Amino acid sequence: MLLVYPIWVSEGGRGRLQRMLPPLGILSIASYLESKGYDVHVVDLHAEQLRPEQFREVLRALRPRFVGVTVLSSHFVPAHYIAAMCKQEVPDCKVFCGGVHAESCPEEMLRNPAFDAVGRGDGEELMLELVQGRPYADVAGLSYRDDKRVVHNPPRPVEMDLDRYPFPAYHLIDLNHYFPPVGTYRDLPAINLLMTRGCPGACTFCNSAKTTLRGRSVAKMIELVKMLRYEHGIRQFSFYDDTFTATPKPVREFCLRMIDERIDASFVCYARGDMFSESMAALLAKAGCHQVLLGIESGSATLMKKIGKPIDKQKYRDVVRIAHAHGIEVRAGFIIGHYEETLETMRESLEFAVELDVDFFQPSIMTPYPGTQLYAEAKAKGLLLHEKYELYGQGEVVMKMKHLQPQDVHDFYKRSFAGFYLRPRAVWQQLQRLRSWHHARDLAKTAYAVFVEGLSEARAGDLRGWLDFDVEAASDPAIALPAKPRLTFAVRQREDFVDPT
Ligand code: B12
Repeated sequence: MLLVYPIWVSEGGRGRLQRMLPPLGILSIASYLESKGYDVHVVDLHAEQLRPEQFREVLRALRPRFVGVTVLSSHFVPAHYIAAMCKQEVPDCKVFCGGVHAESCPEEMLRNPAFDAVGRGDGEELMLELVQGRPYADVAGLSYRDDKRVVHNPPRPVEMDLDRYPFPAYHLIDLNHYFPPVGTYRDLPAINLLMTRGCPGACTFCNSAKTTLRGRSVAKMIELVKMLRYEHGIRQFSFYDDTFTATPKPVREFCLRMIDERIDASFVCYARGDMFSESMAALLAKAGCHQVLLGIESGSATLMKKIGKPIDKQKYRDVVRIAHAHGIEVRAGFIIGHYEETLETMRESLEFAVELDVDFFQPSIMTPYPGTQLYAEAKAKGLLLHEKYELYGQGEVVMKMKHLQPQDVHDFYKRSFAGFYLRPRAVWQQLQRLRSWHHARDLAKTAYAVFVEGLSEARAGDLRGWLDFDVEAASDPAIALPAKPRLTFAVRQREDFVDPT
């Protein structure tokens, strides 16, 4: 059994510059299958920076009977290429895919005959049923071809108890390939982990909107943290939960156990403005949390409402003040390029970040990912500039705006970095960080990657080879695409879900 995390690489080869921590989805599937006695290999093409021909060699050596591929939107072209290569090298192998993009667009995946089926929702038990040889018709959550038709089996019930899944199979990857993104750690080595999956938020641009929140027990989390800390020497944890602070009770219990058991490790997590209190901040800080990522998204209250995250600006002022009072840094995520964005609202966002005195300002460009409400609306109104998914999330504007041209957003995006980080106060704050040897080394490595490796056409060119696959030519147009886009929460919600919006 081979599980593959594809590379994501844009035309400019930017993908190779983005550093990351291990892919928890396929590592969870891997450990589940291992716990049932299967022999599993994991190849992370992005982290290992493998070129297509190198991956072909891996296939020749392993000759897997089953392959599972994760597909986010930016993986779209490489994922199709991977499937085609698997069938070329091992013609009788079965190739499955899953992940948020695949489950939103099963027909687009299955038009390529190299994919045998698409798994929707959690992949652990679904993959087990597939490798056990259960007939496709009996695997809940599976989409597959039946002649020229795509059959969608009923969804799998959402697994509420994440303790049923073993810890991610970190042992199947080489941890030397991983490194946390700049500024997201205080100590090294670092690793990522999850206490929960799902998010109660209703942000129109997010695949996790309205997905059922479920978690691991605090006892299991402490067992995992201790194992990573004491058996593997990990000193820094990045919680990849969509909204770590969404479940205050387990978070408090977790922090208390970290404090009681004197586990000396640092951690960072995602928080939401309306799910962060003074008492939680105090405990988080005491337990080792030194940074929260706060998705503020805009400085314009009107735009905040339009994207389904109507959190009062005063609330953000309170959150940042509270976090700072407890020594927790705030990395603030902002989105520019909203449908109703103007030059004025973009300025409001930058000014709000400066006013809040956040430690990091992280802008990104609004992207309507398939599976989100934003995508469904943009598609219905004809706002998508194109559907070259490999460019989604790669710093491109892909949606028409009411008042602005893409260039306005690109220009502001570039200017906003200087506007935030070249202020004397921000320069001083970043210099303060250089007191640590790790951060100085990190900055040097980043500068090297951007200015030396980034300019190396030959290396970037090698990886761009992953885009040399004509998905259209490999696709069977006789397989119809759905009349209406699918929404992620339709897959990842409990049957008794009541929509609060
Ligand atoms: C942490 C995180 C990051 C981290 C690390 C990403 C990583 N690759 O590990 C960082 C900060 C680096 C990051 C970067 C980006 N991210 Co991000 N990220 C996340 C986040 C919050 C958690 C990821 C995670 O660990 N999930 C938990 C695991 C357990 O879930 P999973 O991976 O989905 O896997 C399960 C199922 O999908 C399924 N499954 C997965 N693979 C397979 C395969 C088979 C065969 C089967 C059957 C099933 C299956 O089974 C798994 C186990 O149950 C997700 C949101 C989310 N909840 O997933 C966004 C998310 C994945 N990110 C997103 C985006 C857009 C990005 C960026 C493009 C942003 C940017 N502009 O730079 C980049 C590029 C990411 C990339 N191409 O890999 C989007 C993806 C949307 C899309 N349609 O593609 C998400 C969904 C958030 C959102 N906006 O809605 N991200």
